[in-house]
Amino acid sequence: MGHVVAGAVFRDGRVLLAQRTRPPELAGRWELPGGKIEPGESAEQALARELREELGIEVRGADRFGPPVQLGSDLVMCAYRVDLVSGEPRPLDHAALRWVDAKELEQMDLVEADRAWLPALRDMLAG
Ligand code: DCP
Repeated sequence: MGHVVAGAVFRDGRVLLAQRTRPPELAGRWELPGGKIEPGESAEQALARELREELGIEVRGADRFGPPVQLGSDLVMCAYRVDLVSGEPRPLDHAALRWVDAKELEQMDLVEADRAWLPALRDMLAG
């Protein structure tokens, strides 16, 4: 079973979403940025690597929230709150980035799997 990590970066009452470019069925839809854990990596290390590669930022921590999500038969994905240490996010691997508040989150066309985290994200944006 492979593991995918997805990172939620919060700032000023907003969470950072990224718009996918691939595969075609997910292109244009929004997600929490992340990717597959590589052999020997912890979730925190994978999040730091993926967000460095995809957004050009340094993050630390991995505070898991919401339910794990099964992706097909051989991948499971978990969401983590991470702390932004340095850098300003840039869409190095996505079509666009957007910081959304609780109200805007409801309007976003999220990839299906990430919708499982909406209740938890709402709570974190409200609190
Ligand atoms: N995924 C998702 N929601 C996210 C992040 C990922 O549903 N917030 C899904 C999409 C893919 C799988 O997880 O089915 C792996 O995601 P990526 O393609 O983004 O991961 P990698 O970058 O590691 O994979 P690759 O290098 O193969 O592109």
